[in-house]
Amino acid sequence: MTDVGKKGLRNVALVGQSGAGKTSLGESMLYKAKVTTRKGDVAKGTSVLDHNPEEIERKISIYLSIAYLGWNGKLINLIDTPGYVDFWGETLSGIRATDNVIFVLDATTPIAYSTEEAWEVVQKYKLPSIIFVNKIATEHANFDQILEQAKELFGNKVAPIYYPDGVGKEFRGLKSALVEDSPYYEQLMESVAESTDELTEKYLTEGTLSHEDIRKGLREGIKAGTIIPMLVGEALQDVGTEELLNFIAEYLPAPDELHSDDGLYAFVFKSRYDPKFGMLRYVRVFSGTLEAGSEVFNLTQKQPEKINQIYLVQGKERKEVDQLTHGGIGALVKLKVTKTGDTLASDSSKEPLPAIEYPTPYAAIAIQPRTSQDEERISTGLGRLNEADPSFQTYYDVETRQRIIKGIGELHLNVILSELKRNFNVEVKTERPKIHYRETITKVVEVQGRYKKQTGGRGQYGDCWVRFEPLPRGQGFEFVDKIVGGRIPAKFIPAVEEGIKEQMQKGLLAGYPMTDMRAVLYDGSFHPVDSSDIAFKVAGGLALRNAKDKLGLVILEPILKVTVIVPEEYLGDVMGDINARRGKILGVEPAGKGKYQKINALIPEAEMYGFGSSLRAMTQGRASFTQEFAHYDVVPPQIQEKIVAEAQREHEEKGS
Ligand SMILES: Nc1nc2c(ncn2[C@@H]2O[C@H](COP(=O)(O)OP(=O)(O)OP(=O)(O)O)[C@@H](O)[C@H]2O)c(=O)[nH]1
Ligand SMILES: [Mg+2]
Repeated sequence: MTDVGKKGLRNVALVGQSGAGKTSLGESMLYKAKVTTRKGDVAKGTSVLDHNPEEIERKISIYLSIAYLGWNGKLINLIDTPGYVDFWGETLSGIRATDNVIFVLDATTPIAYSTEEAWEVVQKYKLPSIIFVNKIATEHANFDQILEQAKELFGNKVAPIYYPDGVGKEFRGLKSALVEDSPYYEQLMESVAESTDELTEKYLTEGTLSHEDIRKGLREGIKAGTIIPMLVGEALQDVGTEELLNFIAEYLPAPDELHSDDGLYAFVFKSRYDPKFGMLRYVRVFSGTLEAGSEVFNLTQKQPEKINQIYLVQGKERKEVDQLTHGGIGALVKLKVTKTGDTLASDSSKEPLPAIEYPTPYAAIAIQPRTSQDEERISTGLGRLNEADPSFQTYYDVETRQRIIKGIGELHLNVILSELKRNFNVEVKTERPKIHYRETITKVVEVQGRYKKQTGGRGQYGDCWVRFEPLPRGQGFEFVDKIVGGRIPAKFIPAVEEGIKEQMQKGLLAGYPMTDMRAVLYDGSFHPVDSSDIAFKVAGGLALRNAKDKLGLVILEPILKVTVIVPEEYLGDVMGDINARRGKILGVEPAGKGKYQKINALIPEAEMYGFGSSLRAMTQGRASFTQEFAHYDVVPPQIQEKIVAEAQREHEEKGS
């Protein structure tokens, strides 16, 4: 079954919003193709595709999963991707490895914005796509509505191939649209007519197309992306699964129809840690043949690599094979230099494929080890998890002295911590990441800093007059030397600046670095013997400290520019939540092809904690957001009080 040659291979990825039934559809396909004797079930934790303990526990896909099956003499490679936006990195990897995409839509709920985002990526790679409308026999299913929404999103090239005879409880069976009396026949013919010039011509002159023409046109149109066929079914009851498998085998393009075949060119699209095999590297062969035991070249790392065993992957199981031919998808083990996103080739002069562009992770959490022994396990654990999942980041924040993990969403973070516990046996304490507050001044103050010490031996003397002035946001620090007539010798002036900067670093109010201010050194005095760099440095710091009560000190907080895409009906709730987070709404405009609104807002970083979860809860997972640093702004007085009190408390704790 696995040796069908490249003509008999079809690669498909299941893509679409969470809960649409992608994994269930995959299980139904594996069952129909007799890969499984009992159908895997997500809800019962028996899924072949959702096999990771985290997935079984949470009943959702977290990682992309691959499987293969034989159908009508064809080998179909199946890539199941997660729909939760938190695991978008995996979805992107799956899209990179496939030739064809099956968008799984849910007939009982509107299309989510995440499906629009996936469609954008799929268009970028020009992948032939089809739609499977799932849950057609489930209560509240609405075929007409989902067809209309699909056309809004994917365009008029959406053409039903099957349609339901009744929906929900009334569902009686599937009907083919490929017959003259179907309500979709005319439209199908029109869509097909656009796939080649020859068919357009024929349709225009004859006013109709033969079944044979439609078949041919469908194949061509799918490959060219001018038609997106829509199939329909109920995965849980295996309704529509055989029709889908037949359709894939007959109409979707084989790898060699999409990619030329000249010499090895393969892409590592995912890594997965297996306790027995170590790091498994999932590879897609875009050209040539990958052979076990061969030497290849890693174009990304610019180093040779030895291929050891090669496996086909069936969920968590593997089967050893000698080679992967053109279009093949499998797993490699014990690779020395190769990582996710690398390109392997026989010819070292080729260009590597671009790496996978993961989204910027926004959700952050700080973790503390419970014991000192845990510290090492945490860093090895996170390192290994990060290798398998490059979509999260982890680093030590020197300013706040916290180890930070940044993930795509809070669910992503929960999974990472839970994996850490499960695989590396470490439980960590979590806390909110501390905010990088800044301090600044609001008033102009002229002040003296004078340092004088005369106790036996050589004394110390430094004396400066400094004018501190506020600067606009984002200007940082400016030092101006206005000394005339050598009142302070030039060689000591950098020391004054140094002293001011050191004190600024320590802050005056709550221990946060100071910024957006100018220090003008305009007068001072010195002693021919006792003056030194160190004395002037102390004097500089003293000047700033002496001005403390007159400077009108305030605390600045980082403000984020946040863009939220939300279905119209939730707009009010989301705007309310943003207001409650001290957010400022800059504007609201229509977005996407569906009924979405885009909110542009400024929200203090300190208030963003938990925003992702709250957004998901408010909108049933149908909203998404991005954020980026915008600027620093003054915190309101009552918040400043809190920050100062908190800093004092921490200071006392440390001191005692
Ligand atoms: N009624 C009904 N429920 C279904 C059908 N297909 C899937 N489900 C249920 O919907 C839920 C989600 O199904 P999954 O197959 O896990 O959905 P998914 O698209 O893989 O979701 P993610 O992995 O989170 O992206 C499960 O409880 C399934 O049992 C269907 O055809 N009818
Ligand atoms: Mg799934």
